[in-house]
Amino acid sequence: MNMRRFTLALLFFLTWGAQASEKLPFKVEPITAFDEPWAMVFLPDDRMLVTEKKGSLLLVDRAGAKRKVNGLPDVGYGGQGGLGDIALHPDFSSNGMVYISYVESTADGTRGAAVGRGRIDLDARRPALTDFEVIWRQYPKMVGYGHYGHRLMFDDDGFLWVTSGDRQKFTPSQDMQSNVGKVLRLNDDGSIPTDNPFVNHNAQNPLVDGIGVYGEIWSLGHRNPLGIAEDFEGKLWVIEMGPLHGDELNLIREGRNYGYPEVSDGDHYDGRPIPDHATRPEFETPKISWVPAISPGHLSFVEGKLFKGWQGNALASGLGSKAIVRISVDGDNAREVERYDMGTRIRSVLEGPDGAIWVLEDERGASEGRLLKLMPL
Ligand SMILES: [Ca+2]
Repeated sequence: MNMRRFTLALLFFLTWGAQASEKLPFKVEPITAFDEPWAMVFLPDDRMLVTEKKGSLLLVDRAGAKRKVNGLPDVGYGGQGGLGDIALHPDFSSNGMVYISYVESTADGTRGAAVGRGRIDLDARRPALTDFEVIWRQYPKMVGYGHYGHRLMFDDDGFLWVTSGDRQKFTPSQDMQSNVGKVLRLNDDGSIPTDNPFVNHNAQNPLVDGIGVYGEIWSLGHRNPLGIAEDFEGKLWVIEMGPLHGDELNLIREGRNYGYPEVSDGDHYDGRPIPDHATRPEFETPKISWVPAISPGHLSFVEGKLFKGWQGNALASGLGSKAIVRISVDGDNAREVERYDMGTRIRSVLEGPDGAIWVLEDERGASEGRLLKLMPL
């Protein structure tokens, strides 16, 4: 071993040793556990709703007591799919409207993400989603069990955002006849906002099931966007899982192309190269690209009521990296500031109205998918 290698190895050992023994800067309190939890949302009354991938929606109080919500659609469970994200209508307090994303499977074996909405009465003896209707579908449905994306977010203007993964098919991300591999902006009823960037293309678009897919598109060239969040200046950020490395944090701009699968700072899983972003400046460049990968599953911003040093930061949940990644955003730029080793795959991370940080583990194998509450020391 030459001196440089020896020094690198020693540095690696020392850094690893320091991280492994380093205490987390917060307390971790397990609250309860779920069967493959995927997403959570806080309700105005301090309870929360949690989705489980196999198709259950649970009403959960802060002590961890759970009640099942009835009236959910059948979900196509398998691989990365099942019941996915959940979001509350901006006027939830008056209309009780809840949005969920999930996978629809068909008799011919194809699948695709869908978004539906229904009303929930939180005071009902048996809580249920009623008046459920599907308002959006991934088009076209495809075979395979991966890369649905299907994170949901309402922005401050009341638009519904849907992230749509590439279904592991690569080329649809650049195909404007498909809403796969895109970030989409909808009205709350699923209709297309008249000021979307590609809305005028609808005239040439063969309508599919009455839906003009061009019109939904806000940005294209995405792979598997698993987190979407607005910062405190109203800028929109999407975090997406790259191929072999090259996970991306992107600042989302109207009508822009983020380059997948033409470019990625990662490469194909079998080692075949994908040209890096730097080779094709016509595509939007990620604000952070992670090599090695963190495998992000979710993105949210922190107000910092309790975690005062984290004010305005974003948190990304790390699946493969088994970490929570703290990101500082400064204008149009972003950088990773700290990484917390949680020792388990993290699916979702969200600051609660109480200022605590709430975390859902990703169940896999023996690990059980706990809900954790983080509090400053
Ligand atoms: Ca590359």
